[in-house]
Amino acid sequence: MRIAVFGGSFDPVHTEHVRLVEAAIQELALDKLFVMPAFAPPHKLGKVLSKDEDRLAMCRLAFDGVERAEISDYEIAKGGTSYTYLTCQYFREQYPDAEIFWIVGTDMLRDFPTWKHPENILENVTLAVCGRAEENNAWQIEEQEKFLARFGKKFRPFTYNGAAVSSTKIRVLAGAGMRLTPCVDEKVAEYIQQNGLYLIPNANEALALENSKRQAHSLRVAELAASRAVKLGIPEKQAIAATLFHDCAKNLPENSPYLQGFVLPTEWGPVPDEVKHQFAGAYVAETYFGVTDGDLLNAVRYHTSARPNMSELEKLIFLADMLEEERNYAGVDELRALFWAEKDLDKCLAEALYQTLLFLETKGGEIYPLTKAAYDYYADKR
Ligand code: DGI
Ligand code: FE
Ligand code: FE
Repeated sequence: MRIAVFGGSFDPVHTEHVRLVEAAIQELALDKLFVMPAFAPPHKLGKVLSKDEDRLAMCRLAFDGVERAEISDYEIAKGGTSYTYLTCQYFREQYPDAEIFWIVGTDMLRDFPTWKHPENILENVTLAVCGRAEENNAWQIEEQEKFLARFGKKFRPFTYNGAAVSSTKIRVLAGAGMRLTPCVDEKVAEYIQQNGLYLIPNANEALALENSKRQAHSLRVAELAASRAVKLGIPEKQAIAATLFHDCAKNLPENSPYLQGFVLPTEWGPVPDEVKHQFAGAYVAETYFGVTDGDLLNAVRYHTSARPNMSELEKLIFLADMLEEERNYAGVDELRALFWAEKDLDKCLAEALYQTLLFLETKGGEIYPLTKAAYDYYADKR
């Protein structure tokens, strides 16, 4: 008997998970493969997952019809922190004579030595490793050598090379009320929609005020902010909401009905044209889209100019806007490195503000006093 266990958050499960499972069943000649949503994965502590029932239900829908795949609610039913070594002991007890594989991607393989009791895990199972959008299979040789030297046992690579589909991106699209197929199974997409999973109220309507290029930008900013939020202690959903609203007034004409009653602030002097849409955006989000979260509104309100003493969310939105993947200016890669490397965003923010002022000075743009004040406030973090 040959079985495998594929654990993960599955928040939500997507078509790449299904293809990986089909490939594993084939390549490893499995009799059974358990898809097992994790209760509280230790490497993702602090991250709020969707409800257990929802993640289980989506897995059941996605793998319905995949022969030999079965959903296991073992970790969810057990509760507590899901340590893999304990789960492996459980499956070993259930299947004393089986060859058991534990499925991971190459990213997890590199993390494996930091898991709790890796040697104990390997007494019960063999790691089956699948590439994740690797360029070729060269990783196998190098990783295998390291792995063998460390654990005295090989992992089992399988040749299926996954495409890069990210659950984070899917949560962003769902938040925006956008189409989820073909990245997500049709029945799963329907489930997400019917249960309002990940949905940000009125984000879809706010994005409808943007032209299509701007919308694509807002989605990229959201994905970047979401990927960075959790480790900064910022709720992912709040980061996604702030980014989906951040440019909602960018394409509105001054006489738009949405801006009736809106007045620009005067306390920092005249507002340059490029900066106006941050204040207008916060106004529209609050007045028309019912946003009440003050921190979120401030993140929209200061996303262009920044300001002194920003909240963590404000910093994240300001920087994600400057660093989304299509941004391409001198120095952007250095800023991206700072964005990911540091434990907080202050150094990156100080550098970003410096670059913004330099850019405005060289192109002769009018410098908004609030931007200058923000730079002065953070300058010593550079
Ligand atoms: O709306 P986005 O294009 O996504 O990005 P954004 O809201 O950061 O706006 C970027 C533009 O705003 C960019 O051309 C730089 C400019 N900007 C930022 N701070 C200031 C500024 N322009 C002026 N004139 N003064 C500022 O203080
Ligand atoms: Fe903007
Ligand atoms: Fe923007």
